[in-house]
Amino acid sequence: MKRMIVQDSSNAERGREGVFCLIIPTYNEGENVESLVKRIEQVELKLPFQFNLIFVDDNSKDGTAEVIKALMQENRWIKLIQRPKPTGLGSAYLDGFAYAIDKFNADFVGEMDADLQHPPETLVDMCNTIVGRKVDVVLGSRYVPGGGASGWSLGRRIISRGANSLSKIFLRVPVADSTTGFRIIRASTARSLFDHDLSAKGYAFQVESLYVYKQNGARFAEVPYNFETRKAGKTKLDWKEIFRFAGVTIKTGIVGVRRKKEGSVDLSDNKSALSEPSPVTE
Ligand SMILES: Nc1nc2c(ncn2[C@@H]2O[C@H](COP(=O)(O)OP(=O)(O)O)[C@@H](O)[C@H]2O)c(=O)[nH]1
Ligand SMILES: [Mg+2]
Repeated sequence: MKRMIVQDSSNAERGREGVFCLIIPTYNEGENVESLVKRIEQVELKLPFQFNLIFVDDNSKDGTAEVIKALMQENRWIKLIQRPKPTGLGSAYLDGFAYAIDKFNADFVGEMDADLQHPPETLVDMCNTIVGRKVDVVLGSRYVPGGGASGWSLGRRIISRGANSLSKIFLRVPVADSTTGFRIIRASTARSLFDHDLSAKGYAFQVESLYVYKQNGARFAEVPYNFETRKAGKTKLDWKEIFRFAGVTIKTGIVGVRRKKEGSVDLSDNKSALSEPSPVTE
C-alpha cells in the first residue's frame, strides 16, 4: 500500500501552536500504561499543542493492547497502532511518525518509553523549548546539568556512557545525550527519515535518526530530566541490540546514511513492519 502525505482538514480547528503526536512503542507494558496515561493526563492541558498519544503495540502477550483500548474509551486523544509481532523500537517509531504525519498532519512528533522512565512532566519544558527556541529537535537529556539517572546499575551506566561516547566519536552530533529515547522532533525534520535508507529497526534508530537530522541541518536543544527506574516489567534492551547499536553507529560514521532516489515521499516505504497496512484501532 502506498500512503502519501495528505492534508487533514480536521486539523483546521487546531488551536495554540500546532499538532503534537507523542509516539509510545509498547511491548509487554500492560502494568505500566494505565499509570502512564494518568500522568500524561495531568500535563496534557499544559502543552501548547493539540495533542494525540499514539501507542504502537507489537502484539504484546500480556494484554497491553486491551488495557490501551480500555483507556481509549475515556481519552479521545489516545490512538493505537497494532502490529503483528515484535519488530523493533525504531520501526515502531517510524510507523508512529508516518501515521502521525499522514493521519493527523502533525507539526511535531515525540518519542517516549511506556515504563515511566521518562517523566511526562518534562514534556511541558520540551514543548516550550521547541517552540520558544525555534529548534528542530529537543532531547530529554541525562547528561546536561540538572539531568541524571536514578537506580541504574553500574553495568547500565557504563553501557549508556559507552554508547554516547561511541556516537560522539563516529557521528559527531552536537548533543550530550544522543542515545536518549525521550524526544520531540519537528515533523518537517522527522520526515527526512523517510527519504533515507535507515538500517536500524531497533535501538540504533536513535543515533541513526539523529545523524540524518544533523545531515539535514537540524538545530538541537537539550532539556534535563532524570531517567527514573522502570516502574514494572523488564527492559527489552539485550546484548544483541547493544552489539547492533555499536555496528550501526560505526557503519553510519564511516559510510553515512544513503539518501533514497528523488521522488515523492512515501511514508509506508520505511523498511518497517508496514509491508501490510497495519491494523489501526481508533
Ligand atoms: N512496539 C515495540 N515496542 C518496543 C520494542 N522494543 C522495545 N519497545 C518499547 O520501547 C520502549 C523502550 O524500551 P525499554 O525496554 O524501556 O528500553 P530501556 O529503557 O533502554 O531499558 C518501551 O516502551 C518498550 O516497551 C519492539 O520491538 N516493539
Ligand atoms: Mg525504558
